[in-house]
Amino acid sequence: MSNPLRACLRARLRASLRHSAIASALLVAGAAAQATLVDVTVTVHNLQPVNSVSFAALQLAFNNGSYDSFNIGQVATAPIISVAEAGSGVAWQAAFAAADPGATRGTVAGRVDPGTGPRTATFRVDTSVNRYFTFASMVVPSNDFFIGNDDPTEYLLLDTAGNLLIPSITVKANEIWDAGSEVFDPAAAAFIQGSVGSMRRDQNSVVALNFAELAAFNGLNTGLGTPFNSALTANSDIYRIGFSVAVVPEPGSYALMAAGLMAVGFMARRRRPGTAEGRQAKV
Ligand SMILES: [Ca+2]
Ligand SMILES: [Ca+2]
Repeated sequence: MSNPLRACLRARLRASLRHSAIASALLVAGAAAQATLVDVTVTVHNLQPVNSVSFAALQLAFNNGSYDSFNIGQVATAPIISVAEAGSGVAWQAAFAAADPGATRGTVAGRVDPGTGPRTATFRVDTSVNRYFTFASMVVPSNDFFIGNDDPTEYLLLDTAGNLLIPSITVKANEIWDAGSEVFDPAAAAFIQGSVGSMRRDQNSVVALNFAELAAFNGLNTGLGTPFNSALTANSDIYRIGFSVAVVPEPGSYALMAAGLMAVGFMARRRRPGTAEGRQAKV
């Protein structure tokens, strides 16, 4: 092989390697830039038999672990009482927003009755800041019973790469809390037919485990028109929150990956013998 031809081939090889490196770098950069956004789908199941407890809409937040919405053994604050007595959680959501403005908050809407299908909702979460999961929901029938996590760092749901660390949370009957804000009284309890919520009386107590009170509703008609039978033992699984995650590529990463794919396509075309570029590349 003549020296000029060898030099020409060496130059082409160097150029080809350089283009391959650039294309690979663009593809890798595109993948790496898929940063920290994930779509988390939350699915809630009522695990109790028909006629047992229902749950109001789930109040939830993907957060930085700083907002503690209640403490067992202490007086409940207005935000958690808004969940426990009314099921609405409006004050809980507002308090969360004030304490942790960067949190992704929301609800899985609708009451979840026993014997009915799960409910779902999807939330876009930045895992560089919101890796913890906190929840609260009213238990009905009750005056002021709720479920929720006392420790705001109990559920580290996601790692910084967006991987799910906890596939689901299962709540047991002995994790139903009495907010201690309203006296037990079926005549004023939510979800009991004929009850009058405005009849509530202050309990002036603390958040505590008091789930045996639920059995005192047995035989009363619920809002579903069915006789209530709590059928609970302390160790019963009553409620499950399931999670699934889908990565959301950021707009910038689409552009980078597209550039990488175009570069790869361009070089493949140059090398194909049938094309003008391929024929030229052979010289
Ligand atoms: Ca707490
Ligand atoms: Ca109470």
